Amino acid sequence: MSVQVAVIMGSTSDWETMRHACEVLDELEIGYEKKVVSAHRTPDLMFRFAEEAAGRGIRVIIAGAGGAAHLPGMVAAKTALPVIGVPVQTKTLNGLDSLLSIVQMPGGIPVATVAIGRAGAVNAGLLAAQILGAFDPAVQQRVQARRDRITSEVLESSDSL
Ligand code: RP5
Repeated sequence: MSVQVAVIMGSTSDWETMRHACEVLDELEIGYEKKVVSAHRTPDLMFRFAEEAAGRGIRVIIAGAGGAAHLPGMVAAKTALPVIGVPVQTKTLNGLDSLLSIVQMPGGIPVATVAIGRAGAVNAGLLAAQILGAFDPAVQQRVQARRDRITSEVLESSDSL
């Protein structure tokens, strides 16, 4: 399976959140790599990663970070690949700091920002799949099958009330 998605995060402490994006990619049979890349602690690595990602065959980048969460925006500034930003929930400000740091990009360099925490990570995995699915019918079918399954589960759960 070729690696088409890169899941990066600012710290190993973000893994508890970001693993949910990886689980979705596993489920949808999408090849990905995962890596700690910190805007503040490994800035040179961050730039190298962003500059080289497209050339290595990566098509979508999912970047999670918490607090003063510069990683998604800085990576987006150095690549024309689509970047999905996941705001990690923080203890001090509950992730509102992460959300605002990631979502408030100035016009010109977009970061597709999802919800804070687990839901955002799940949706980041799905959004990456949907981007790939626009050019790959097999991926699109798997995304649709997942949605159909969720719909059935909700309808069945309603029946059991
Ligand atoms: C950010 O700082 C990371 O994305 C993480 O969410 C936050 C705290 O990092 P640790 O101190 O847990 O390594 O760069």
